[in-house]
Amino acid sequence: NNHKSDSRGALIVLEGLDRSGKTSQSSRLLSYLEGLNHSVESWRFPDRNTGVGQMISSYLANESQLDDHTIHLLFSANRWEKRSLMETKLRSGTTLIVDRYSFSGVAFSSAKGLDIEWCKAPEIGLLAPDLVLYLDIPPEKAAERGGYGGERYEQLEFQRKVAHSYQILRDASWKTVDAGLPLDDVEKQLREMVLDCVTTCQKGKVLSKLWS
Ligand code: 2DT
Repeated sequence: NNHKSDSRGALIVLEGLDRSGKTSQSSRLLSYLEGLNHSVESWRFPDRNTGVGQMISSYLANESQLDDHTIHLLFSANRWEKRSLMETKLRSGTTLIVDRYSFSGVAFSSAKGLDIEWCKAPEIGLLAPDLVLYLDIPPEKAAERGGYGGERYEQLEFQRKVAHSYQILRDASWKTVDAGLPLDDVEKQLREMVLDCVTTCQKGKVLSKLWS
Protein backbone atom coordinates (compact mmCIF):
# COMPACT_ATOMS: atom_id res chain seq x y z
CA ASN A 1 0.00 0.00 0.00
CA ASN A 2 1.27 3.39 -0.95
CA HIS A 3 2.81 5.83 1.55
CA LYS A 4 3.04 3.00 4.04
CA SER A 5 6.33 3.73 5.74
CA ASP A 6 6.79 7.46 5.34
CA SER A 7 3.49 8.94 6.50
CA ARG A 8 1.00 8.13 9.19
CA GLY A 9 -2.54 6.91 8.95
CA ALA A 10 -5.58 8.84 10.15
CA LEU A 11 -7.65 8.09 13.25
CA ILE A 12 -11.25 8.53 12.14
CA VAL A 13 -14.11 8.00 14.57
CA LEU A 14 -17.82 7.54 13.85
CA GLU A 15 -20.24 8.52 16.58
CA GLY A 16 -24.00 8.64 16.83
CA LEU A 17 -27.04 7.02 18.39
CA ASP A 18 -27.87 3.36 17.96
CA ARG A 19 -29.32 2.77 14.46
CA SER A 20 -27.74 5.94 13.09
CA GLY A 21 -25.87 3.87 10.49
CA LYS A 22 -22.36 3.91 11.93
CA THR A 23 -21.63 0.27 11.26
CA SER A 24 -22.87 0.35 7.64
CA GLN A 25 -20.92 3.51 6.93
CA SER A 26 -17.76 2.11 8.56
CA SER A 27 -17.76 -0.83 6.21
CA ARG A 28 -18.49 1.39 3.21
CA LEU A 29 -15.61 3.69 4.10
CA LEU A 30 -13.34 0.71 4.57
CA SER A 31 -14.12 -0.56 1.05
CA TYR A 32 -13.77 2.91 -0.37
CA LEU A 33 -10.29 3.49 1.07
CA GLU A 34 -9.19 -0.06 0.20
CA GLY A 35 -10.33 0.64 -3.35
CA LEU A 36 -8.01 3.66 -3.40
CA ASN A 37 -5.20 1.36 -2.28
CA HIS A 38 -4.85 2.89 1.17
CA SER A 39 -3.76 0.81 4.11
CA VAL A 40 -6.90 0.84 6.30
CA GLU A 41 -8.62 -1.16 9.03
CA SER A 42 -12.04 -0.96 10.58
CA TRP A 43 -12.20 -1.13 14.41
CA ARG A 44 -15.01 -0.85 16.91
CA PHE A 45 -15.48 -0.16 20.59
CA PRO A 46 -16.35 -1.93 22.72
CA ASP A 47 -13.93 -4.54 21.40
CA ARG A 48 -15.75 -7.57 22.78
CA ASN A 49 -12.90 -9.97 22.06
CA THR A 50 -10.70 -9.10 25.04
CA GLY A 51 -11.24 -10.21 28.64
CA VAL A 52 -12.54 -6.76 29.55
CA GLY A 53 -14.64 -6.80 26.37
CA GLN A 54 -16.33 -9.99 27.48
CA MET A 55 -17.33 -8.40 30.79
CA ILE A 56 -18.76 -5.45 28.86
CA SER A 57 -20.59 -7.73 26.48
CA SER A 58 -22.31 -9.65 29.25
CA TYR A 59 -23.28 -6.36 30.94
CA LEU A 60 -24.81 -5.08 27.69
CA ALA A 61 -26.72 -8.33 27.27
CA ASN A 62 -28.14 -7.86 30.79
CA GLU A 63 -26.42 -11.04 31.88
CA SER A 64 -24.53 -9.21 34.60
CA GLN A 65 -25.08 -6.09 36.69
CA LEU A 66 -22.38 -3.52 37.38
CA ASP A 67 -22.28 -0.17 39.13
CA ASP A 68 -22.44 2.72 36.60
CA HIS A 69 -18.93 3.93 37.49
CA THR A 70 -17.50 0.44 37.23
CA ILE A 71 -18.82 -0.22 33.73
CA HIS A 72 -17.69 3.25 32.66
CA LEU A 73 -14.12 2.42 33.71
CA LEU A 74 -14.28 -0.95 31.95
CA PHE A 75 -15.25 0.73 28.67
CA SER A 76 -12.30 3.07 29.15
CA ALA A 77 -9.94 0.19 30.04
CA ASN A 78 -11.09 -1.51 26.85
CA ARG A 79 -9.76 1.48 24.89
CA TRP A 80 -6.56 1.63 26.93
CA GLU A 81 -5.78 -2.01 26.20
CA LYS A 82 -5.87 -1.21 22.47
CA ARG A 83 -4.02 2.11 22.69
CA SER A 84 -0.49 0.97 21.89
CA LEU A 85 -1.60 -1.19 18.95
CA MET A 86 -3.61 1.77 17.71
CA GLU A 87 -0.56 4.02 17.83
CA THR A 88 1.65 1.42 16.11
CA LYS A 89 -0.86 1.02 13.28
CA LEU A 90 -1.26 4.75 12.78
CA ARG A 91 2.48 5.41 12.80
CA SER A 92 3.08 2.63 10.32
CA GLY A 93 0.69 4.31 7.90
CA THR A 94 -2.57 2.47 8.50
CA THR A 95 -5.76 4.51 8.72
CA LEU A 96 -8.26 3.34 11.34
CA ILE A 97 -12.00 3.78 10.90
CA VAL A 98 -13.35 3.39 14.43
CA ASP A 99 -17.02 2.71 15.21
CA ARG A 100 -17.50 4.50 18.60
CA TYR A 101 -14.77 5.82 20.89
CA SER A 102 -14.37 7.93 24.05
CA PHE A 103 -17.32 10.13 23.06
CA SER A 104 -19.68 7.17 23.33
CA GLY A 105 -18.11 6.46 26.69
CA VAL A 106 -18.85 9.93 27.99
CA ALA A 107 -22.23 10.34 26.25
CA PHE A 108 -23.71 7.07 27.52
CA SER A 109 -22.42 7.33 31.09
CA SER A 110 -23.31 11.00 31.51
CA ALA A 111 -26.79 10.15 30.14
CA LYS A 112 -27.14 8.01 33.27
CA GLY A 113 -26.38 11.04 35.41
CA LEU A 114 -22.65 10.65 36.01
CA ASP A 115 -20.64 13.86 36.12
CA ILE A 116 -19.28 14.67 32.68
CA GLU A 117 -15.81 15.71 33.89
CA TRP A 118 -15.54 12.51 35.90
CA CYS A 119 -16.49 10.60 32.76
CA LYS A 120 -13.82 12.31 30.67
CA ALA A 121 -10.97 11.82 33.13
CA PRO A 122 -10.03 8.19 32.36
CA GLU A 123 -9.94 9.03 28.64
CA ILE A 124 -7.14 11.59 29.12
CA GLY A 125 -4.05 10.44 27.26
CA LEU A 126 -5.79 8.19 24.75
CA LEU A 127 -5.09 9.15 21.14
CA ALA A 128 -7.21 12.01 19.87
CA PRO A 129 -9.10 11.33 16.66
CA ASP A 130 -8.09 13.30 13.59
CA LEU A 131 -11.73 13.40 12.61
CA VAL A 132 -15.00 12.78 14.44
CA LEU A 133 -17.94 12.09 12.16
CA TYR A 134 -21.29 12.51 13.89
CA LEU A 135 -24.17 10.69 12.24
CA ASP A 136 -27.03 12.89 13.30
CA ILE A 137 -30.49 11.40 13.58
CA PRO A 138 -33.43 12.24 15.86
CA PRO A 139 -33.91 9.46 18.45
CA GLU A 140 -37.51 8.94 17.26
CA LYS A 141 -36.40 8.41 13.69
CA ALA A 142 -33.65 5.99 14.73
CA ALA A 143 -36.20 4.02 16.76
CA GLU A 144 -38.50 3.80 13.71
CA ARG A 145 -35.74 2.01 11.81
CA GLY A 146 -36.37 -0.93 14.06
CA GLY A 147 -33.78 -3.51 14.77
CA TYR A 148 -33.03 -2.29 18.25
CA GLY A 149 -31.70 -5.52 19.64
CA GLY A 150 -32.49 -6.38 23.22
CA GLU A 151 -29.36 -4.73 24.59
CA ARG A 152 -29.34 -2.59 27.68
CA TYR A 153 -29.27 0.91 26.12
CA GLU A 154 -31.53 0.29 23.13
CA GLN A 155 -34.59 2.16 24.35
CA LEU A 156 -36.01 5.40 23.03
CA GLU A 157 -36.12 7.21 26.36
CA PHE A 158 -32.46 6.52 27.07
CA GLN A 159 -31.39 7.33 23.50
CA ARG A 160 -32.98 10.77 23.95
CA LYS A 161 -30.69 11.38 26.91
CA VAL A 162 -27.68 10.15 24.97
CA ALA A 163 -28.54 12.54 22.12
CA HIS A 164 -28.57 15.37 24.64
CA SER A 165 -25.17 14.32 26.03
CA TYR A 166 -23.69 14.22 22.53
CA GLN A 167 -24.92 17.81 22.01
CA ILE A 168 -23.00 18.92 25.08
CA LEU A 169 -19.88 16.99 24.08
CA ARG A 170 -19.54 17.92 20.46
CA ASP A 171 -17.29 20.79 19.50
CA ALA A 172 -16.62 22.79 16.36
CA SER A 173 -14.16 20.23 15.01
CA TRP A 174 -16.79 17.51 14.63
CA LYS A 175 -18.29 16.97 11.22
CA THR A 176 -22.01 16.33 11.34
CA VAL A 177 -23.88 14.48 8.64
CA ASP A 178 -27.64 14.14 8.40
CA ALA A 179 -27.98 10.41 8.98
CA GLY A 180 -31.65 10.48 8.00
CA LEU A 181 -30.62 10.77 4.34
CA PRO A 182 -30.35 7.68 2.13
CA LEU A 183 -27.22 5.59 2.81
CA ASP A 184 -25.61 6.53 -0.51
CA ASP A 185 -25.97 10.24 0.17
CA VAL A 186 -24.51 9.90 3.65
CA GLU A 187 -21.63 7.86 2.24
CA LYS A 188 -20.90 10.45 -0.42
CA GLN A 189 -20.51 13.19 2.18
CA LEU A 190 -18.42 11.00 4.45
CA ARG A 191 -16.07 9.96 1.65
CA GLU A 192 -15.10 13.53 0.99
CA MET A 193 -14.45 14.33 4.65
CA VAL A 194 -12.46 11.15 5.18
CA LEU A 195 -10.27 11.60 2.12
CA ASP A 196 -9.51 15.13 3.18
CA CYS A 197 -8.47 13.94 6.63
CA VAL A 198 -6.31 11.09 5.30
CA THR A 199 -4.48 13.56 3.08
CA THR A 200 -3.87 15.99 5.95
CA CYS A 201 -2.42 13.19 8.07
CA GLN A 202 -0.19 11.99 5.24
CA LYS A 203 1.17 15.52 5.00
CA GLY A 204 2.36 15.30 8.60
CA LYS A 205 -0.44 16.42 10.91
CA VAL A 206 0.71 15.66 14.46
CA LEU A 207 -0.95 12.82 16.34
CA SER A 208 -2.34 14.28 19.56
CA LYS A 209 -4.03 13.12 22.76
CA LEU A 210 -7.40 13.55 24.43
CA TRP A 211 -8.73 15.94 25.40
CA SER A 212 -7.18 18.70 23.32
P1 2DT B 1 -22.46 -1.20 19.92
O1 2DT B 1 -23.95 -1.47 19.83
O2 2DT B 1 -21.98 -0.16 18.97
O3 2DT B 1 -21.63 -2.45 19.93
O4 2DT B 1 -22.23 -0.52 21.34
N1 2DT B 1 -21.02 2.26 24.91
C1 2DT B 1 -20.03 2.12 24.00
C2 2DT B 1 -20.80 2.83 26.16
O5 2DT B 1 -21.69 2.93 26.98
N2 2DT B 1 -19.54 3.28 26.45
C3 2DT B 1 -18.51 3.18 25.56
O6 2DT B 1 -17.38 3.60 25.87
C4 2DT B 1 -18.76 2.57 24.28
C5 2DT B 1 -17.65 2.44 23.29
C6 2DT B 1 -22.97 2.24 23.36
C7 2DT B 1 -22.65 -1.12 22.50
C8 2DT B 1 -23.21 -0.12 23.47
O7 2DT B 1 -22.20 0.33 24.37
C9 2DT B 1 -22.35 1.72 24.60
C10 2DT B 1 -23.82 1.11 22.86
